[in-house]
Amino acid sequence: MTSLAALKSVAASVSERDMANAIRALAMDSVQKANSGHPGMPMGMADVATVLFSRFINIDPTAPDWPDRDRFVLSAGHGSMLQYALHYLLGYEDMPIEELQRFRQLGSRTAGHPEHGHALGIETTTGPLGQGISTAVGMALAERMLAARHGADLVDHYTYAIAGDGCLQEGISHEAIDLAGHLKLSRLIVLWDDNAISIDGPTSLSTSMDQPARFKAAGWLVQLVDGHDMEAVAAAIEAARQADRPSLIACRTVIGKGAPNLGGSEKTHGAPLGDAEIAATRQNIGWAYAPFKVPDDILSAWREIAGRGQAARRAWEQRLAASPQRKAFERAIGGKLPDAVFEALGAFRKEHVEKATKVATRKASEMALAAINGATELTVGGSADLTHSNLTITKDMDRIVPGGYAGRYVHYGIREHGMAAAMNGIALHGGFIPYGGTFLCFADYARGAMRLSALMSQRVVYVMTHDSIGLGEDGPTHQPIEHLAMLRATPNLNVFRPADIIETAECWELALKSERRPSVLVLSRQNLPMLRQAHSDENRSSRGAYVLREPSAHRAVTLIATGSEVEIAVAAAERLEREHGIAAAVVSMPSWELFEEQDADYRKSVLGSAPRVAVEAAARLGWDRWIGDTGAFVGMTGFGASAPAPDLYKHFDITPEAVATAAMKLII
Ligand SMILES: Cc1ncc(C[n+]2csc(CCOP(=O)(O)OP(=O)(O)O)c2C)c(N)n1
Ligand SMILES: [Mg+2]
Repeated sequence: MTSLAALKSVAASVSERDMANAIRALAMDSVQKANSGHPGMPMGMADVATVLFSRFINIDPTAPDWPDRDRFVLSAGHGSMLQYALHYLLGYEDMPIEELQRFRQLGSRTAGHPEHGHALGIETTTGPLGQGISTAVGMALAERMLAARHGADLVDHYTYAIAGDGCLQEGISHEAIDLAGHLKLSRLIVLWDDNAISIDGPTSLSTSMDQPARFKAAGWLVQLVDGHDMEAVAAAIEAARQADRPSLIACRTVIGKGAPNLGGSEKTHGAPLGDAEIAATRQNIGWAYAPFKVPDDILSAWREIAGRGQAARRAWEQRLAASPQRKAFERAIGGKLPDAVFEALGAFRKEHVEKATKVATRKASEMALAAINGATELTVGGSADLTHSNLTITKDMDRIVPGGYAGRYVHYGIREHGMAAAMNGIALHGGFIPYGGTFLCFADYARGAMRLSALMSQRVVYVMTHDSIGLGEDGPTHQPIEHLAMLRATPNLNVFRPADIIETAECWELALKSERRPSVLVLSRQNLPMLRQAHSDENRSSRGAYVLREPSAHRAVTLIATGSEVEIAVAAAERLEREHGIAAAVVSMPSWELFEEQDADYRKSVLGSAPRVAVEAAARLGWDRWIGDTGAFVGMTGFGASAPAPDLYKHFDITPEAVATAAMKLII
């Protein structure tokens, strides 16, 4: 075996340009072999990435998750071959050369776009442009917050993101940049692949934006460099690391750099270069090696970088072992909530069953949060400027302010999408469980990042209030109709619509326990009665749906409802029995997803064999799954209207009478 010293002496003769050319060659060869992919960006940013990794980034491929590593986010995710080439060169064990040869093939680690959890060291899933840079803001915020709690000895790292023209054009970048600048997230460094090319051609086709001015206006340090001048790039990164605010480094690059005929053209963006151009590129950059062959000296130079990160990791581990903060830090990073949280929620449920507390479920959420936040510091709250509508702040929660990160409440501003992406970043970083609020209707605005919470299996909790026409006077612009269907259609997302204070506490518990799944709590603006007949230690919402009211006689009909409409279903059942002698069961179904996961016997016992009526003040889409061919649906068929909530329920015919009538039609 070659000794490290020998490797070092071999590697010493290698230039960073050679190291960058290794990225170029691997990217163009992998894309060519796959006959699919994006060579232009990795080739254009190879020099910047090489400088960043060879001189600055502290990561350890043998311990890809050590908490104090620098975070690297490839926001321009279509350039995934840059990340895979780096991982191979750095020596990640799951990224041998064969994986690059299987780029974009079924079952390979080298998916089309970088996917968190799919290969080691991928900090976040990227590809939907703008998400990476916005997620990076959350990571950089989490770093500062964790440092404020546990000290610079344990938490002291940077978040680097490579973003393209596309990431900066996307609207979410505006939200993210503004938030990062405001909060003075000095550990965030964005390297912009300023190649002035996107898919359709030059960016001048669609933008005249002065990006440096935009970032400056948001409070960032902005530097402009030639992205192929390695010393200039290094100097800019060094200056950015010393800054007291986030940094943009505009790296002027040539897309497909190295390709003599196609470099600089959009033709290199998303298609293989072709055999002839690849041969010409080899010639042009002086790369005389076969496809997928990186000579030992160049590979050794790359592997040495990993050695630096490894040493940093070991030193950190020693500091951790000696730190009085060790236990607290490990608890935070482990993300395990103390039992006290669930004990507090259990006591909360008992108390409010006994008191029959009637409150809006948004208020119930606030009350449950007071119990949760009192029992753990892991939760970090926030809202997109609707704190006092979403009811997301609880007593003694200090705010995060520019330069001050010891609090645990973030004013995300009117930036739903940015908030969701930042929460993804906070969750991915580790050390916190983020929750954040907005109106359910504006789930549309947050959707791109919510989808990634689900795809990445992150424990992010969305507190979405004002969940139906029940919000009243604000009218149809604010009244969600199709949103529940959209959220329920999203894989790996818990959608909870609790009916009362008890279910709200239960759903909070389920959300917190869903370590590998985000949750949306869909909550009412209007007051709702407590519906539970007795306290049970069992979390009845945990099975998704349950029989809330079983009639004394054999069921003639089953009424299924969620949230604020469960009260209506109960009133309808009482009316059916009282006025018509019809035995109606009421099923509360706070979570379709959890109910779907139950065994068939349980589902059958809840749904019964009698005809079913579903009641939900929203679109019907999806309900046929539960009501079957012979069922009926009472809900919305179009947009809402502006009026007091009780008038709207009458106007749209979502009433106990309407439910009873629908039920009778099924039976008779
Ligand atoms: C939200 C979103 N919209 C559209 C796309 C499709 N898309 C992928 S790359 C790209 C162009 C990106 O341009 P740029 O960031 O400048 O990348 P470059 O061409 O310089 O590599 C587009 C439109 C996407 N991935 N995400
Ligand atoms: Mg571009």
